[in-house]
Amino acid sequence: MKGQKVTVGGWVEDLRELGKLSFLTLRDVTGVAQIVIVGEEGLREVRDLTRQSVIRVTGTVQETKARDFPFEIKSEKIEILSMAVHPLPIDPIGRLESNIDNRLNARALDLRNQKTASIFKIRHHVLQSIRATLTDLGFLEVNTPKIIGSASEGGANLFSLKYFEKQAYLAQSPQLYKEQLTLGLERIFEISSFYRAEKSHTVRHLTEFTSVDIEADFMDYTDVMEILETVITNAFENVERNCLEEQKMLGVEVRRPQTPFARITYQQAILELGREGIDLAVGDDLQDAHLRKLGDLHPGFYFLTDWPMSLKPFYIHEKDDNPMLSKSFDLQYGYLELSSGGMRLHDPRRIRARLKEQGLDPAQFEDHLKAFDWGMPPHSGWGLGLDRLIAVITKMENVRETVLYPRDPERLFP
Ligand code: AMO
Repeated sequence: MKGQKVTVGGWVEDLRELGKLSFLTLRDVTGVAQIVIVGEEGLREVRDLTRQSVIRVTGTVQETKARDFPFEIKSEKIEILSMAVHPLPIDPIGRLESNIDNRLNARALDLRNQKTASIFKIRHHVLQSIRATLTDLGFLEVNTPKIIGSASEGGANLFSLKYFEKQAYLAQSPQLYKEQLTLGLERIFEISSFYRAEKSHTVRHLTEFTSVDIEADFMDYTDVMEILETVITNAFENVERNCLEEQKMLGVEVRRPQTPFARITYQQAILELGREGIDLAVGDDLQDAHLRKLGDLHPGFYFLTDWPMSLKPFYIHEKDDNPMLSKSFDLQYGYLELSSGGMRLHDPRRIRARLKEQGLDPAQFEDHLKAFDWGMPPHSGWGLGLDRLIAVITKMENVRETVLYPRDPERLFP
């Protein structure tokens, strides 16, 4: 290596003048290199250079006294390929902290911050792991439409849009499609953006979020809970093994969580909250404050199971031994809901009855319900909020940190 002539390209991270020498730190995708510039002429070339400008350096590798570098490059020629403005809107090295709004407004530049970049490298590994785990378990990856003609799950939180002369909506979930697909493809998964027109100003809600959805024929809700546990633990293991630099950069230690995750029924949760002085009746939904309390009692992963039917969407199956309760679950990490799922109804008469009970018009769902007359198998599935999962793995408080260009009620740009 020593004495070798090299050409390297990258971004100027730092530039220090020390008498007749200048030291330049150059970063590219593989890491950082120290460039030494000797003499007046070289200095003149780089004196006006700004941080984050893109340059190409040709020089010779030599030994260095610097502690942080195994060697350095003595520059012979510097070409400026792209000059960055000064001052930049944020300091991408992170020496000067910027608030999240300023960072998101300059997201492309924020990604030069190695801490920010680490979150997205980890996100990549998690996605790879989820795809590998589900494929190994016999699931097929599919893509369902995001422009839909009628409200998929009922509810008011749909974005509507003009579709030529018709009214259309952005899908809030692949729920109805993924259920239909179990008829022909048996076990499927989808990883995609979905849309919720909710004016929620919290650190865990976005109007566009990424969901990992699965649906499988002939499985009960406990079977898909086990699959979810495997998906999550494999993702942690993959990051633990393959993202050492990124963990160091973020100051976190990612470890495979203990399994099996605790399984707490809704009724047990009500009792636990009662002991903490929060009195709820069976049938009451768990509000944020209740989940915060449960999160204090159960700081890691746990399933909340067997919710009252009255709190669940029309497609959820009741329990065999108690029709007031459902074969459903949420996966929690402390207070944070990461996933929800359950066994589905596959008898179209019962789905029609449930739709009416919930004040929905079965006629609106006829296109969907047709498929239930064509040999619909019993099936179960779940939806997992990927952005929230990444926030848990990277220990980020705000889910916006885990999304490149987050959308929330206030943020539509960049
Ligand atoms: P649910 O509405 O609970 O279930 O959504 C599943 C998971 O998606 C994530 N999530 C969100 N993340 C960020 N911002 C949002 N606005 C947002 N909304 C949801 C959460 C949540 O747990 N069809 C069912 C799933 C199923 O039964 O298969 C559904 O959509 O992590």
